[in-house]
Amino acid sequence: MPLKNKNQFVFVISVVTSFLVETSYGQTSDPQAQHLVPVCAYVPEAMQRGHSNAGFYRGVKGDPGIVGKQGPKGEKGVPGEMWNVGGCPTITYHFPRDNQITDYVWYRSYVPRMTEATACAWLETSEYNHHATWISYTTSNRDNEFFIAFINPTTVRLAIAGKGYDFTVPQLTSETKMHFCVWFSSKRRQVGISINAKSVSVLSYTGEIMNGGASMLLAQEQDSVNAGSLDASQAFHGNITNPMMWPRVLSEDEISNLAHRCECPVDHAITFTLDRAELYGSATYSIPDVCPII
Ligand SMILES: *[C@@H]1O[C@H](CO)[C@@H](O)[C@H](O)[C@H]1NC(C)=O
Ligand SMILES: [Ca+2]
Repeated sequence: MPLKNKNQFVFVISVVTSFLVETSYGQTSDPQAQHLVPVCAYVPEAMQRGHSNAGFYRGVKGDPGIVGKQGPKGEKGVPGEMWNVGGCPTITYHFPRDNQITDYVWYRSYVPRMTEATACAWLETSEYNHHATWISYTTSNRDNEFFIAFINPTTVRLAIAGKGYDFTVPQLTSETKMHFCVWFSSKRRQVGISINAKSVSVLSYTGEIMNGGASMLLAQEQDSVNAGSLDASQAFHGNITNPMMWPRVLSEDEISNLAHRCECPVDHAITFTLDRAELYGSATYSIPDVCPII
């Protein structure tokens, strides 16, 4: 179940009107009885020892306290507050323009070397008719170390270690959010794609790995490192929510939980949280009230 990301603090203040001992230690030999005494209450030594005068300290129970007011609403949009209970960061990046090289989000943390990986995100676009790159990663050795792009309404391309793999997918027409996961595994020598948590295509792959330490962008195709040689005709126009990568192939159940319950496996390698993302041009972000689910 998706949970709201709002910080609501409800303070219930119970006013204790009197601090009283409800058990007479002078009249019981139960060794547990002392635990009923509030920790900060003064208990005369005589009572603790079970002295016969202990009944003198017994009082009446006070009235219940009043319920306190609801606390102030928390701040919104501060990094670290965008994580939902399922462990998914809930953030949407907006790329409002097509055909430009100025709008993108640059991942400003370390990209590890990966022998297998799964990249997932919710995508919302109406541009399936041209090459539209939603993520690209370029090292100094290879301009297409890793990218994922729409090529046309029935083709999604994964490039890995300089080679492209084209997945044939059911006609993409939806302008509402769809959940995509694309994975590669040098161990299995396979690449695959799931759309809305259903495996759509698995292809064989040469098995090369993705090198680490270089620059990863959302919404532009790089041909050299550090957002170099961008191509306006390959820009992505639309919204990208919760882009993430894991350094392994997620199971079908994990992908299903991601898309249906907004539960993220914790061993992710890449999350585009605000503290790791640099926004350029007209790219903006928003923090949805709820983590998206199908
Ligand atoms: C993206 O998000 C914005 C703001 O919520 C919305 O106006 C727009 O319709 C969305 N979809 C696309 C395809 O840009
Ligand atoms: Ca490239």
